[in-house]
Amino acid sequence: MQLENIKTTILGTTGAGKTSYLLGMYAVMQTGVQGFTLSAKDIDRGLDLIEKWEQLIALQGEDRWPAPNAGTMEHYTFDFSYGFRLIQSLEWIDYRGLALSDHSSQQDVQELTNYLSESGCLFLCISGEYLTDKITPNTVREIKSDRMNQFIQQYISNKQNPTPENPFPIAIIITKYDLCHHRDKQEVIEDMKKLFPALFTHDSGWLVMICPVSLGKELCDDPDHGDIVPINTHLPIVFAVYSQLRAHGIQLKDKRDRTSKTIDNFNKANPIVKWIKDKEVQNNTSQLQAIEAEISAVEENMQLLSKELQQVSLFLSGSEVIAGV
Ligand SMILES: Nc1nc2c(ncn2[C@@H]2O[C@H](COP(=O)(O)OP(=O)(O)OP(=O)(O)O)[C@@H](O)[C@H]2O)c(=O)[nH]1
Ligand SMILES: [Mg+2]
Repeated sequence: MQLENIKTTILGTTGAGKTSYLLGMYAVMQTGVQGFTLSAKDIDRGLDLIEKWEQLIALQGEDRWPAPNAGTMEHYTFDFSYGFRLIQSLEWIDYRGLALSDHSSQQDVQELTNYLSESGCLFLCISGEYLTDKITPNTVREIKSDRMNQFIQQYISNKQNPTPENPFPIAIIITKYDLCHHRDKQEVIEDMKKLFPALFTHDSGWLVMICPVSLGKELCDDPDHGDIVPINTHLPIVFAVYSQLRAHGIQLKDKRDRTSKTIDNFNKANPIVKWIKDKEVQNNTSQLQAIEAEISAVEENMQLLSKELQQVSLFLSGSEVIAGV
């Protein structure tokens, strides 16, 4: 089973932690979870990420952290595999978060908008440093959530709207969660709903995951010397693939139902028609078997991935749901 490539876009202002998150996510996914791993298609690009990650762990002081991105977009393609067998390739971009507040005439803003319009999964990166207390109107400015809402609006206006049957996945990643983990989890979730109300509306078809991540719980007291022990960094990528599998599974089941209906109709036909169309019936029957086998493979993978997703909050059209098969 191999799914189509998808592009993913992470939206987040400068300093939100996009690059640090990418490093942590990649490092953890090299070893992987439940037999699922991620590796950069281009070995040198992968090595760059690992070098930066090692610097983050080994160095003490401000220099351990990646430098803020400059004006160029960094593109990565990752292979997501199970037992080293490719399931899906994912494209990722890393860019300067300032692009989020710049005018659309800037080249990287254009690039970001174009890339976003082709994306199959969206990540919103919100820094925990702005969530240490209940949100205020100022928070919207600090995290640029209105700009993110605008990007989503723009995205959706060029596309078919998502529906509850064909939802669009968005992960709200709360980076640097070490800085706000003292807060009640439910309260933080309510804050997210206030910042992105449209994503939680009835019948809207947004499949939203709210996921706290951190590169280490000691970092809240000392970001430059605290131990680096990533928490939850694998979950957004697990969610991205899980939701693609979910969509693929729905398509397959639809195809299965149509194929078995065709076979049923053949079986109801009179003996002469049956005899003439024998070859066609055989073809449909073997096609049905192949579809059934693929559905089982999809469900098996979903089962494994959904285990990881039990610990996060998932909402479909505003109602809380449990990741299942
Ligand atoms: N407490 C804490 N601080 C973090 C964590 N991750 C990143 N930081 C801090 O956040 C700063 C900014 O992180 P970056 O990853 O560079 O942010 P960015 O979104 O890539 O920023 P731009 O490249 O300018 O768009 C880092 O230099 C760290 O000081 C974390 O998990 N916990
Ligand atoms: Mg960066």
